[in-house]
Amino acid sequence: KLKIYNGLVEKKKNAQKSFAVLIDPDSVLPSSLNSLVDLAEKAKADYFFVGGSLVLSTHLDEVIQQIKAITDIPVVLFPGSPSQVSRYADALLYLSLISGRNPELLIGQHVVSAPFVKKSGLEVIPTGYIVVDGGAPTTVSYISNAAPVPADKNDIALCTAMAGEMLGMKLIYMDAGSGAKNPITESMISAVAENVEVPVIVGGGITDPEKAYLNCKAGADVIVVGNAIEKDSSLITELSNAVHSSRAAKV
Ligand code: 1GP
Repeated sequence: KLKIYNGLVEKKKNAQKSFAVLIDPDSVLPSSLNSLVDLAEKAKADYFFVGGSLVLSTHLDEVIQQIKAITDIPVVLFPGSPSQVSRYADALLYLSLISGRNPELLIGQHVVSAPFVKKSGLEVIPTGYIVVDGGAPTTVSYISNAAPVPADKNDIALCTAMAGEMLGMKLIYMDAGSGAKNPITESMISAVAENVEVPVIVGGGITDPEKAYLNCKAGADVIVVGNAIEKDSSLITELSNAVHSSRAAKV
């Protein structure tokens, strides 16, 4: 039942890092999706994350079915709004924006969508979502109407993550926002990773393999990249290799 989550926990035990390719259903063209999936498959990407802050598309189901038709790489929903639920996915990151103080994104939208989410039959993974200032306003910081954690306040990030874990959240997702100018620092990642036991996902503004590698060494368990791959899909291979190679370097 908890296939995706248990897989993540198992990997964490083995210090094995994962690479997730973020697909925004609104910016991917159906014609380029197949080649993107193909590249991800060849690069041994571990997950597809599907979602975005502003998904206007009604074709979420189709995008996921198209991915599923050509690969076994699991598809995990990373919803920007309660409407972004598809029963064709393998799991849903059930995000609560614990870095913000907007009750709608902490619990309100969950209440409204609960029956629908439950009925989907999806594996639901409670996720503490921590948005960190990425140096310039990102869509997520604007849409969420909630202040991000200042980029240099490691203590705020780690206390937020600890609180999330004690509240029962099974994952911590640290996000500088899609297209962030500054990705999250390694020192903040390690502050968080050292203080929680659940897997830590890191994303937002990661554009090069070296940064992905360093984030893993700092304690990230999953690296998510969207924008950089949209601009240059050939990066998938290097990013995936960097994430996977960090395992040997850790101990
Ligand atoms: C955003 O963490 C993701 O929510 C990925 O960000 O698009 O900048 O890679 P990028």
